[in-house]
Amino acid sequence: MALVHARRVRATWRAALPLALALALLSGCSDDEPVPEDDTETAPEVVEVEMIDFGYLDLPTSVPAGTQLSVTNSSEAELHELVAFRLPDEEERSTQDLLELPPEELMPTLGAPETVLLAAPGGPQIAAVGDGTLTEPGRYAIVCFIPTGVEPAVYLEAAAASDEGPPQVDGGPPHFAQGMYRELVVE
Ligand SMILES: [Cu+2]
Repeated sequence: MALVHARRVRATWRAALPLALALALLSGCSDDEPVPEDDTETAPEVVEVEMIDFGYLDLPTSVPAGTQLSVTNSSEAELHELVAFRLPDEEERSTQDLLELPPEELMPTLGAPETVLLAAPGGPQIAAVGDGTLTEPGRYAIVCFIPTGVEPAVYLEAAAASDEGPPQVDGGPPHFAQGMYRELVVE
């Protein structure tokens, strides 16, 4: 619990920083009047997810709507990603069942992702789609499609050159086949 609390405090501080800077500029920066504190109750919660070979640590099973996910990568060699799809309301199959579908059936079922966050081993977060914020309540599939064993730089270069969707890069089975997926409920 202490760890969760520490994260929340840090996230609140980060979210409040731009407002604090704006207020400092407006007030001319010259006086020593205290800057009013941001309303911490309305700041979005940030959940920092640690990506490992092959899974997501610190990802709850449910989060409130408006929660922002962020990622770090503790792997020694593997690029990882957090791709979040909001499953259709009428969809009743589990994420696990869906991921057993053949790719040509799976991708249309999942549709367009709400957010895509990547990170190379030890590297900074790359927000490829959205900023990690999940605003709409519902059931989400959280999936890593990175092919096992692919060189992070090779994949990221291919992704930068790809107009839409995930790049086609040779490699082993996608990480989700090794268990790198989760189901998340946004309430
Ligand atoms: Cu992965």
